Amino acid sequence: MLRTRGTWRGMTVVELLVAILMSLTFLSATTAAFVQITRATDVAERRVRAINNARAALQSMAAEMRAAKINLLDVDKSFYAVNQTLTWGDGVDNDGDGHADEELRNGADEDGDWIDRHIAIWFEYERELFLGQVDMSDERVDEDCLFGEDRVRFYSSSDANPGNDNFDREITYFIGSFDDQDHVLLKTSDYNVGRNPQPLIITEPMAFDVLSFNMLFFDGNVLEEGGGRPASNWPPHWVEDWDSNGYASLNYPHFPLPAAVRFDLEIYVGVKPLEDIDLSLASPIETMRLSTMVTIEQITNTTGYDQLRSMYP
Ligand SMILES: [Ca+2]
Ligand SMILES: [Ca+2]
Ligand SMILES: [Ca+2]
Ligand SMILES: [Ca+2]
Repeated sequence: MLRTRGTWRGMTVVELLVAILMSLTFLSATTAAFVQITRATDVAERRVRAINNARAALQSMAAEMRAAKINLLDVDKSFYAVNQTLTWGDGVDNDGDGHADEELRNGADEDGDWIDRHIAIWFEYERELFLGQVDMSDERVDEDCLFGEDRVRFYSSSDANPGNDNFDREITYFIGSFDDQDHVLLKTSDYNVGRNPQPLIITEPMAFDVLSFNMLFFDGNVLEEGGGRPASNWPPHWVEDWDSNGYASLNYPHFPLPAAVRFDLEIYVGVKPLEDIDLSLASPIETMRLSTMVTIEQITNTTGYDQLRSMYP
């Protein structure tokens, strides 16, 4: 089949076809690998972006919550939060106990498997107040939770213009839709609350693909009237709702605000587009959880709070 003319050696049609076929196979293999790498990079980039987004949202919420303030003579300048738990979570058995999403994110234990964890330092225990009590730092508390869509509305001083009441506003955080996209953590600011009956509301997205937004409030109203003894709801603990306008009916020292607020965000980081997933079916999905905690200075800077602290062992 081969023809030779001097040192020159040509190719038959068959040889040429084989060569073309081989290079085509090589090309398509590299293209497939390239597409796969690009896709993986896309997913990784999307993930990093989503996580950074959510982290920035948490930071911003914490800063505004820290500056929360109320005016007991003005019901508009209040702090109001409602808890809402969904009937599904990420569908994953995160703690490997054979059940998926069996807990509520509430600082308590629902499935009876918690283990009291306190580090002993000489004869002292860390978090001694909570020895024998369920708290969030114990093991298997809030470890495999249903999603939440909490909502909070509070009055806050402006970080850009501190001390200038004219820039204070009422802030609301909740999960809603923005530009036809669901699962967006939204913030609305009303700059006219307490000044003008017409609201002046600005809505902005804080983070996307947010599947769960949960808040907990640390309640320091756990003393009997006058403050001498612990009340029946001692020790101080996390609660799920808050209404500053009902503060008078709370235990002593009648703090109208929580001493601290804890935020938990769970965001979607899977490959399949979120709009193609029926979350209520609770099929396992990939999520990531971010949380932060902030103290509210209007409460922790008071003598009433010092009094409470002095009763901690
Ligand atoms: Ca579980
Ligand atoms: Ca789970
Ligand atoms: Ca548990
Ligand atoms: Ca729980």
